Order: sequence, then structure tokens, then C-alpha cells
Amino acid sequence: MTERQREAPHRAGAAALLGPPNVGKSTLLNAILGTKLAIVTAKPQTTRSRILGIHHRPDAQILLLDTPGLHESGKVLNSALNGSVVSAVEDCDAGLLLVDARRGWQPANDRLWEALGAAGKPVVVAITKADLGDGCPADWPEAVRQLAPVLPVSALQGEGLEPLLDAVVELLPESPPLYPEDELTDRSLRWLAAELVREALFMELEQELPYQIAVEVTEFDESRRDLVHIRASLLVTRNSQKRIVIGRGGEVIKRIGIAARREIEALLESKVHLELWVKVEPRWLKNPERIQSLGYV
Ligand SMILES: Nc1nc2c(ncn2[C@@H]2O[C@H](COP(=O)(O)OP(=O)(O)OP(=O)(O)O)[C@@H](O)[C@H]2O)c(=O)[nH]1
Ligand SMILES: [Mg+2]
Repeated sequence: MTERQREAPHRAGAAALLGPPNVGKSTLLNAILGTKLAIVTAKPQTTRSRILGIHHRPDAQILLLDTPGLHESGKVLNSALNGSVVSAVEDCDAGLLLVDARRGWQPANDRLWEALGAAGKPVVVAITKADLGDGCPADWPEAVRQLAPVLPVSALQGEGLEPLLDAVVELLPESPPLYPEDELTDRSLRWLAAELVREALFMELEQELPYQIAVEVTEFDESRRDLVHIRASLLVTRNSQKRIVIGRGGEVIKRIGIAARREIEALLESKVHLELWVKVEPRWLKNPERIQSLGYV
């Protein structure tokens, strides 16, 4: 513990990780927690719902809210995702606004900056993927620099995390810890397992298809100590998609299963038997209640 941490009053509160799709929100959450909690892929719009990750330090407890990337399309799922961004802005004590070092300040950054300002929330700006860019990207609104600390960070290389967290902690209210010390997230292992299946879908399937698929764990049996049995449905909207996900001779779904099982075993620290079933559910993407029951809002 540093001198500063020993003397400072304890602080606790929520910081929302906000930014455009693919800016590195989930990677930053995982790097801060030192655990893979949120799935990460090279494609934008991977995260579908808010996840709480709890970072404990001697002087503070930071409740980090990972959010879906804010984007412009009006589809039902997308507006549900943007809804969870809005509620994260409302619920947080401080905003951690992310800007990609290579892409610079985006229209989504403007909208989030304005929303945080309107809600009266203090902001720290993080320039992500600092290992890829050189310094601060151009076309940077001067007002932002005057009103918020701007700090570079590389989540992949673990650089800049502590100064960033120090800046966030300064914005949190004085408070005793809000969660027990061993608590890492508000999400169940069952839900995290479904997410890891979804991550494997993004790795194994081309282009738009992963966005059309939902994963629902229908059975999560931990009664055997040496082997956790998990059954999950992959919900697609059309028969043609089902054929692609299964692949010739079942080869695609087999690869998805192997990749997902490996990650789930690392999460659960146990052997896992993973059974995947592809189901056609034409309306899941259009039905707000269904999107909610799948845990995406
Ligand atoms: N080089 C480099 N790449 C990074 C860094 N952080 C994230 N990435 C990459 O950026 C891509 C997107 O990362 P995510 O963490 O999924 O981004 P996100 O903001 O959560 O994306 P959505 O959930 O889709 O909105 C992945 O390919 C990451 O590996 C970083 O610090 N350096
Ligand atoms: Mg994400």
C-alpha cells in the first residue's frame, strides 16, 4: 500500500466503462480485474449487456460497469443495448470514457460525453490501445482536455492501469466497501459460461452470423465434483443459419464446442462436459422480452 492509499479515506462507487464499439472496454475490465470476466473479440459489438466487475484495493472498491459499445442502428437488440448504456450513465458515480488511440474521438464519444455532463457525472478519459498509437490522437475537443484527466492505457500490455485507477478513485464518494472482499462480479457462472460460448461463435463464424445468435444455458450441473455438465442452446433465426452453425458432418459446431469448453474449464477450474444444441427461434432478435430473458439487458 502506498502512503497516499494509507492516509486517504476509503472510497467506493461505480465507474462505467463507456465508448464506441471495439474501443477496448471489455479488455480493460479484464486487465484491471486480472481475470477474464468479459468476452473479447476483434469484432465490434461483442458485449451485449452490462457486466459488473468489482476491483478491490486497500483504499477503494471500484464497481466497474462494462457496457456494450454505443452505436447508431435502430434495431431492437441495438436499442436494448444502447438502453443499457444509458442506464449505466445514470447509475454510475463516474464515467470512464474510452477513446481508441488510432481512431481518435468518435461521434459516440461526443454523445457519451454530453450524456455524462447532463447527468452531472465526473469523467476520466482513457486513451486505449496506447501500444498501437503514438500519443494523443488528433481532432481532440479542447473542452474535454480542460475538464477531465486524459490518461493513456494499454490493457493488452497492462500499462497505465494504476494511474488510471487512481484518477477514477478520486471521483468516487467516500464510502466503506459495498461488496464482500471475495466478490468479483454480479453475474453467475452459468451466464459467464454462455458468454464464453458466444465468444467461440465470434471466432468460428464469419461476418454477421454471430450477431444473429443467442446462447442460453439450459443445464448447469455441478453435482459431480470432477466434471461440470453444461448444456446450451444456440438460438438462430433461420434454418439456413442452423446448417452453417452445425457445418458439414458437424465440424463447425464441434470446433465451437472445443474452443468454448477450453475457456469454460479455465473459468471453472474444472473439467467440463459441454453439450451444444442449435435451435431455430425466428423471433428472438425482435422480441424485447426474449432479449431480456436471455440476459442481454
Ligand atoms: N493492441 C491492443 N489491442 C487491444 C487493446 N485493448 C483491446 N484491444 C483489442 O481490441 C479489440 C476489441 O476489444 P474489446 O475489449 O472486445 O472491445 P469492446 O470495447 O469491449 O468492444 P464491444 O464490446 O464490441 O463494444 C480486441 O481485438 C482486443 O484484443 C490494447 O490495449 N492494445
Ligand atoms: Mg465489450
